Amino acid sequence: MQIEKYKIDEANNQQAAAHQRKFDFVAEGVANLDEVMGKLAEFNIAIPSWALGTGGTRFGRFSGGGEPRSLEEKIEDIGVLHALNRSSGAISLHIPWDIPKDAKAIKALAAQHGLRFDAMNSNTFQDQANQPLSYKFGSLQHVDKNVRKQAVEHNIEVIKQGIELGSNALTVWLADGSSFPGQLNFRKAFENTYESLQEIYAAMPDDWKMYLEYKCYEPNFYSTTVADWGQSLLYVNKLGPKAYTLVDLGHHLPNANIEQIVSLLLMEGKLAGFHFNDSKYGDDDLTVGSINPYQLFLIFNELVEGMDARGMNHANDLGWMIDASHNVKDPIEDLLQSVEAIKIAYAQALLVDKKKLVQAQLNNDAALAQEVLQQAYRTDVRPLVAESRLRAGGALDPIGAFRDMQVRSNLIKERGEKTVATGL
Ligand code: LRH
Ligand code: MN
Ligand code: MN
Repeated sequence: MQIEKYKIDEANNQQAAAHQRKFDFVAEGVANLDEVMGKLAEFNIAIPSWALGTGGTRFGRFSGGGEPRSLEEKIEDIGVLHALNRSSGAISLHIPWDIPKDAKAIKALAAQHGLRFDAMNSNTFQDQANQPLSYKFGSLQHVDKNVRKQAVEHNIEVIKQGIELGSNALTVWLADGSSFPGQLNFRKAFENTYESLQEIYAAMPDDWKMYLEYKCYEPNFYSTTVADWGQSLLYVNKLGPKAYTLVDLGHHLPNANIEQIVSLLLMEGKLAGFHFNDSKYGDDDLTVGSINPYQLFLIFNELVEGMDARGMNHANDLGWMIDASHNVKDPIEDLLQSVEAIKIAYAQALLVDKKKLVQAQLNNDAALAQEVLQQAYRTDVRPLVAESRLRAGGALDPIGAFRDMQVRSNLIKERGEKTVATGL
C-alpha cells in the first residue's frame, strides 16, 4: 500500500483557499515566522514498531483488522504516515518482536519510504521461546549471574542488529524490581544492574548513545530498579558520556512536574529524549495531547529554552519517539493525532516571547510570566503546522486524507480482517 502523491495534492487543492486564509491570519502575528516554519519542517518523530497494531490490555484486545503482519508491513504503514504528515521519518525497532531477517533489504525498504532507524529497544521483560533462563525475577539485576549474562548478551545482540540498520542508540527499559518488601536487597540490585549496564555500555560503538528509561511501577509493584529520573541519572552519570536518561511521559508518579525534570536533565547534558504519550491515571499510553496538552506545551517550552541555552539542534540532538497504544482507535489515525499534538506543542513553544518571559522572571512578575506562556499556548498554530506539511508535500488534513483514500479498508483487503501485529 503506497499513498499516491497526486491524491494528496487533489485533497489539498480542495482545501487550499480556506487554509491560506487561516495561515495568513496566524502568520501575521508571528514575529519569527521563517524560523518557526524552518524548525517545524525539520522536526520528525520516530514511530515504534509496536505501535502499528491495535493495543490491548491484559483483559482483552480488539483488532481493527488490516494490521501489519510483518516488519515489512510495519514499515509500509509508517511509510503511509510519513507520506501524509512528512514528520514520521524514522522507525524504532523492538527486539525480538521485530527482528529483521535481512538487515540490508529492510534498510533498503525503509529508505524507499524515506525512513531511517531510530533507537533500538531491547526486551528483557518477557521470556522468549527457547530462552534458557527466566526473567521472572529480573534481568540485569538478577541474583543469578547467568541470568544477568543472558540479558547482557541480548542487549549486545540488539546493538549489533542496530549497527547493521544504521541506528545509533539503544533504549534500555527494565521491568526489574520487586513486588514485595524484603524480596530484594536494593543496593545489590543496583550494583548488579550497574555492572550489567557497564558491560552493555562497553559494547556500544563510540558514536552510539544508551538511553536509560525509568518507570515508577509496573510490572513490579513494590520497587523498581530504575524507578525515577534520579535513579536513572545516577546510573548514566556513573556509566559515562554515552549514557543518557530517557523520559517516557507515562512513567511518573501522579502530578510529577515533568517539565522541571526535563529542564534539569538538559542542564546536566543528560537528557536522552522522549517516549511521548498521555495519561490520566498511570502508564495509560494514550494519544499524545489527548488529556493534558498544556503539560506537553510546558515540556516543549523547557525543551526549547534549555536546548537553545546549550546550542543544541532541536531536530537531531535528542531522541523523539512516540510510545503509545491504541485500544479503540485505528492505530494509524491515532499516530497521526500524536504527531500533530507534538508539532502543535513545539510550534507553540517556539512562539513564546522569551525576552518578555525573562524580564517577568527577573521582576518576580508571576502574572506576566503566565500571560507570556499562555499567549503562546492559546495561539491556534494548527495552520502553521499544516502549512509546513503542505510545503513538504504532505496532506493539509492527514486524517481526512487517510479516510478519503480508504487506506484502512484497502489494508484489510490486502492483509485480512483478523491480523495480529507483534507488540504489547
Ligand atoms: C514500558 C515501555 C517501554 C517499553 C515499551 C514497550 O512501559 O514504555 O518503553 O519498551 O513500553
Ligand atoms: Mn516507553
Ligand atoms: Mn510505558
